[in-house]
Amino acid sequence: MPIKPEQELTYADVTPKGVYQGRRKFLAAMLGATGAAAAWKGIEALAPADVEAANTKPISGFSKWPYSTTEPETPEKIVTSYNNFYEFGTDKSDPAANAQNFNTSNWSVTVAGEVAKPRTFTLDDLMKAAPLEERIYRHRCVEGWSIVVPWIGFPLSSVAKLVQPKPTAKWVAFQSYYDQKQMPRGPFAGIQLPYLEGLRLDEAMNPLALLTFGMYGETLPNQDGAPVRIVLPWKYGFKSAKSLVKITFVKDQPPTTWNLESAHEYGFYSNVNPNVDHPRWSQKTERRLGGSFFAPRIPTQMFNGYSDQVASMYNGMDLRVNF
Ligand SMILES: Nc1nc2c(c(=O)[nH]1)N[C@H]1C(S)=C(S)[C@@H](COP(=O)(O)O)O[C@H]1N2
Ligand SMILES: [Mo]
Repeated sequence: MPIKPEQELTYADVTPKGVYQGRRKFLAAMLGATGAAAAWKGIEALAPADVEAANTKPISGFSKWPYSTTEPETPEKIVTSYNNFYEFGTDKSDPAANAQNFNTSNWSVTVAGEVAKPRTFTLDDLMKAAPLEERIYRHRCVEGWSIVVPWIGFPLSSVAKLVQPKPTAKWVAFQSYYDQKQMPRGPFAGIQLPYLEGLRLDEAMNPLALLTFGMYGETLPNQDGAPVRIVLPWKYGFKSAKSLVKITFVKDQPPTTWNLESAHEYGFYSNVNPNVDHPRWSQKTERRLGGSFFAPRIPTQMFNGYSDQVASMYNGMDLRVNF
């Protein structure tokens, strides 16, 4: 079972591979000299140049969403070098190292299923479905780390309006791109691919559910899910499927990758919930990436702090059963 809790991560896990391999001597010296704190500083100082997205373009003409968190943004170099994207490898540094040549040109996204007007969108058409907004969201990975990211996108509900879900549409299924030629590490990911995710219809139509095309003012770097992903800030990060090719409105609850892999560890809902531990570790606290190595872990909030916007969707549900 590949997911490790953040507490068990090794130094290699948090170090971009280019940095890790190319500057090993320097880091070894730093480690020898001043120990772990210096190593952590080293990560922050050295992450960028060799891994920072060579594959992005500026996005213009987005407005600033008024409800963004005012917490400090995580440095971009961390968000582009410490990733989960198993199609490109299971180490945190793998996606930045291995996704650089991921070809996302001529991308299209099919939106179909229980809808009156199924449609295959080119990326350009999809991006024009609604005005782009910059939204700074907290993101909490199930492994115990968190980041604060200025995403650019718009609510998924804007796309639903164009395809017109029928009354029979009760759930929404997401499918990520998968091609072994472009993702030769896929067969070794330890999970079934293509990556599948899903939501109940009301969750998918919640205004926080963001169809996301960019971050930090630019298009998404490949390792962060180019050219389009979903972002669901009240759920554990793995619900936010990257590099989407298919969005299907369906009658029945769809299968999801991590739930198929290990149902007792990863429930369908996977709402951030400090009161429900992962079977192998507590979910009560998290480490905010980008801070001091010595910064204390911070308490994890119910629904990752988005209760006002989402809690009512779960009224009457036992969130220990529906975890
Ligand atoms: N297709 C796909 N989507 C994915 C994943 C993945 O491995 N494959 N990992 C998930 C997990 S566990 C997290 S925490 C987030 C990480 O997004 P980030 O790398 O942009 O921070 O992507 C999610 N989406
Ligand atoms: Mo995650």
